[in-house]
Amino acid sequence: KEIPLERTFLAIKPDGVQRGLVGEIIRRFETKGFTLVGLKLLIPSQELAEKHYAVHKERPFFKDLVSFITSGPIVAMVWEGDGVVASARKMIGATNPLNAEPGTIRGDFGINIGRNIIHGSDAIETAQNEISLWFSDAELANWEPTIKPWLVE
Ligand code: DGT
Ligand code: DGI
Repeated sequence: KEIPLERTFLAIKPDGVQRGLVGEIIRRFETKGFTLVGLKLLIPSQELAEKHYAVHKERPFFKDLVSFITSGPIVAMVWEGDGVVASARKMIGATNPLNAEPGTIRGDFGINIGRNIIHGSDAIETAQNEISLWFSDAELANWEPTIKPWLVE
């Protein structure tokens, strides 16, 4: 109980927001049993977007990626729970929506790699870095849902 729970950073990209998928996406993580500990809607600055996608700096699609992610509001979130980093990646599906299994977010709602609806941290360490990039400590709520005994033994 005192062990800090795993956390991941998820962001509904501008296409997900424009298409009205915010509620549907949040619902999936809520009903799965993960706990929402941070949530905000913002239009990311150029600087924030470039930092977030720094690993892709040398890729040919970097410019498009940054201009897309800064093109409108995104919903930035932190979710908590055992194994949430890997589980959220599974729920999101493969990077290219055409390869993503039906039942995943990208598999159900996307058709193009440059409009793949949602971002999710790919590893625990990446998650820690992304959470501190996008959220201050004061923006994260430490709380325990009352239904927890019905979710974990
Ligand atoms: P992942 O999970 O990042 O390895 O990507 P997958 O499994 O969704 O995609 P995969 O294995 O078909 O392709 C590996 C990488 O190649 C992928 O991360 C991005 C790039 N890629 C795949 N399909 C396309 C495409 O149709 N257009 C472009 N521009 N890039 C693609
Ligand atoms: O962690 P993921 O989002 O699943 O994938 P990633 O970290 O490999 O790539 C980050 C984002 O960059 C991805 O969500 C969509 C975009 N991307 C990746 N590979 C390509 C790409 N966009 C284009 N246009 N072409 C690519 O090859």
